[in-house]
Amino acid sequence: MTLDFSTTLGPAWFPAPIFTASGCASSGKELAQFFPLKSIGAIVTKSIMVKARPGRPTPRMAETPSGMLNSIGLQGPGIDSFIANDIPWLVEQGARIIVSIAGETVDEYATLARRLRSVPGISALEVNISCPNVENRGMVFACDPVSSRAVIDGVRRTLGGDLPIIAKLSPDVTDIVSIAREVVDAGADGVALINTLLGMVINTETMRPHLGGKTGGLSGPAIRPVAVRAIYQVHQALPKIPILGMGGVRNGRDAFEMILAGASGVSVGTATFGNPKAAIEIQSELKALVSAKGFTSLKSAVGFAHREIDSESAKESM
Ligand code: RRO
Repeated sequence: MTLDFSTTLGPAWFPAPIFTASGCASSGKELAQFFPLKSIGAIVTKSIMVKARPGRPTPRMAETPSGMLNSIGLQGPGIDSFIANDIPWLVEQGARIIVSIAGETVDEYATLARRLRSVPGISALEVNISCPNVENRGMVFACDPVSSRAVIDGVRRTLGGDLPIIAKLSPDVTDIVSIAREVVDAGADGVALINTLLGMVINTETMRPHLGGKTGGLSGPAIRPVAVRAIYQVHQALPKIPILGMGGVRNGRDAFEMILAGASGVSVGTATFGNPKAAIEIQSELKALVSAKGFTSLKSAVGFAHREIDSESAKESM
């Protein structure tokens, strides 16, 4: 039986459901020596801001049990250089591209959307409203429903119908479903779940915070159950809204778990640091697993964990 492994995030179509996670593979240049970038669903680029930015002071990484903390602080070349260099290079590779954008104000997000709306070769915008490594928590738009809505509303108005919007949300909230509802209401086509959790490591030798930025974003297998829970909750509340799932995925089984919870696609991030081929290997493993479970399409497995047990037998007819 052949498997239709393609997926969609709103109006955007992808031949396969595994993506890079924003921030973990920059614009893909380093990964390209390990596998053809066009062989996975899409490259999700590191969140880009209007201006070039040096990021936070070092150290910017810390190892934690089953995970890591990062405190990069939105280091990047700025939108002009990104459009001039990174996008054309990715297009040349034949890769599909999801551009992640981040701003300090609603206007900055709108400016980025304006710059990107007519650039050819972009499948969707991931609107990152949940970076934990900013100067104050008030700038984590995704922690507040009103701010979340304002950003997505500004981006949607600027884009018109030109590009799909995927809003990236934070797990550091009491009720992620209510934030998801706001961004969808404001015009997001889908949501990316989840960004890193705010964490901290104190060096017991120096007796001071280890990271230059003091706090950082926790990623890796330690956060996977949090991601699965968020995906499950949002899919249950908004079953028609596509979800790009991420958070500690290390193998095909982990990716399959997110698909079953309700994700239409899965991003691989931290695993790439240990194994640069992680995304392509996870994609093969996922394909084998979905087939082995008797599904004829990836889409028919999306959200399967929500079904009553006795619908198991109905799977063959899908
Ligand atoms: O750059 C970062 O420090 C960063 C970002 Br933009 C983000 O969205 N999540 C994260 O863990 N780090």
